[in-house]
Amino acid sequence: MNRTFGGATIACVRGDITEQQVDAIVNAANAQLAGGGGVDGAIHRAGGPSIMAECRTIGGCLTGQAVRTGAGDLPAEHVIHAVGPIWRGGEHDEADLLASAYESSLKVAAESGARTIAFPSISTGAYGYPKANAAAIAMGTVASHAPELGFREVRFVLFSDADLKVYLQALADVAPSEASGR
Ligand code: AR6
Repeated sequence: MNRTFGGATIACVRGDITEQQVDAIVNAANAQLAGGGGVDGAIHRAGGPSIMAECRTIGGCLTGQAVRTGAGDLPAEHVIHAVGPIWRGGEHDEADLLASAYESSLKVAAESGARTIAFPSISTGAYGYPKANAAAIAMGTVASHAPELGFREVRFVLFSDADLKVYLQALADVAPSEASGR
């Protein structure tokens, strides 16, 4: 299922983020930009060493923010390294920090000229964020900011059928008032 908000189509697919043919893919990175497992490991493995070389030059990224590198050998042009919050029970600003990671990713990608972007489920793996809550925040944030930033497509790429189902439900649940899809 897809929905379009003010010219920006939001789609959910099951797949591997490294294989997406979009202008920008988003990495679920850590604040040190040091690489790791999950999405981060897959992106650096498939993209080759130039991405880590750029990350070292940048040096780090605050939680809730995002930075851009090239995409090395990946089909995308840009990798946007977003740092989501570590889940610590929900009373440590996790929701705002997760929304900010999505919004910052969209802004950084748009500044690089991206019109299509693919996101993984940031913070819901090693960082432990409950998936349904994270999906609702991801959808609400993207629906309200992607149109004004000129995106044509925002694709959520989920690694399992169970995660896909959660994100499809969150997409169905986005209220028109949450979106800037005016
Ligand atoms: N494509 C799409 N989704 C994936 C892929 C893939 N290739 N691989 C895993 N997932 P995580 P986080 C899913 O742990 O929670 C790293 O070590 C996975 O099933 O990658 O933000 C970093 O270096 C899960 O649903 O990101 C950080 O230290 C989701 O992507 C830390 O983990 C996110 O899981 C970041 O943790």
